[in-house]
Amino acid sequence: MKNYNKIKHGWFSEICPICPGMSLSLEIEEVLYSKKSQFQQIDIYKTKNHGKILVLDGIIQLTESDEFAYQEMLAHIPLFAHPNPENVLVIGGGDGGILREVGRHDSVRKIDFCEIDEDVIKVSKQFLPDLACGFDDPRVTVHIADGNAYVREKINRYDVIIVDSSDPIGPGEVLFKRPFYKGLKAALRHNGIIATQGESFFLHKEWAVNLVKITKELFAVRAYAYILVPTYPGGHIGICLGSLGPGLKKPCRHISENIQSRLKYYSPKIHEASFVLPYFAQKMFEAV
Ligand code: SPM
Repeated sequence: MKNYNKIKHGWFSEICPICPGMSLSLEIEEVLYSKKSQFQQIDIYKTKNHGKILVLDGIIQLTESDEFAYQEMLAHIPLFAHPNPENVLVIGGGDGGILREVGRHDSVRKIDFCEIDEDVIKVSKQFLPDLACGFDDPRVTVHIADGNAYVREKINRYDVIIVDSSDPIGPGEVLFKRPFYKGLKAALRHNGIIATQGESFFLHKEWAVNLVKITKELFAVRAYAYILVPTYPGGHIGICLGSLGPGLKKPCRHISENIQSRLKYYSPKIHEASFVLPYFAQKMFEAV
């Protein structure tokens, strides 16, 4: 039986199978939702200091206090690296945070959004309206489907694909494997870019290295960036990127004041800086 990291003495502790020997705890005020969907246990907690949090199968997916860092960087790095993103696919991230960020780009004409668990979308609309605010955008089509199967049927379709996966355990596991990445590549148009949740170069070396290995095999242009997120273990998380043409490490379009003024983490400077890795991580990825 799975351990869903029950709350003890008012504290929720994440016990993540891929972070052995450590745990991240948040003080909880109230359980707002707790139910098992067809795919996973979904919990929404009201915390004392971090707003509401979304927890899937016992793993923190986001807190209202710092979600902007992850959503902005995973969305805007590939979108600003692309000269003219029009067709975008988002896989995973039923909370809608990535969708909210993609929707800020006027060049984007169509957004396909593929999420395996419809209940995550429903629960996020109910409890996390500041994240799940992009679903009514007329450019968005929601597909309730397995991202791996969905992408296999799409050829030469997207300018940017963003994969906002949970960890490589449970429904997210397949999204960390080579066949899925081959599907992503085939689904890209000329000059297309992919960006995927890349785990931690400190804590999940094996997973991060494997993702870098796959992108090196498939993409002539590839890179790994990282984001500071206090409520993920280790306080950071990676982004693994691959491109069929454009460089990734600098924005290639101007960011309008209209967009920049609404953001809290992303800027052209942090875009570039996020690719500067600690020396051990740089060497580790170079050796792949
Ligand atoms: N839109 C937010 C969804 C978050 N997706 C990524 C979650 C990763 C959580 N794991 C962090 C590292 C190890 N437990």
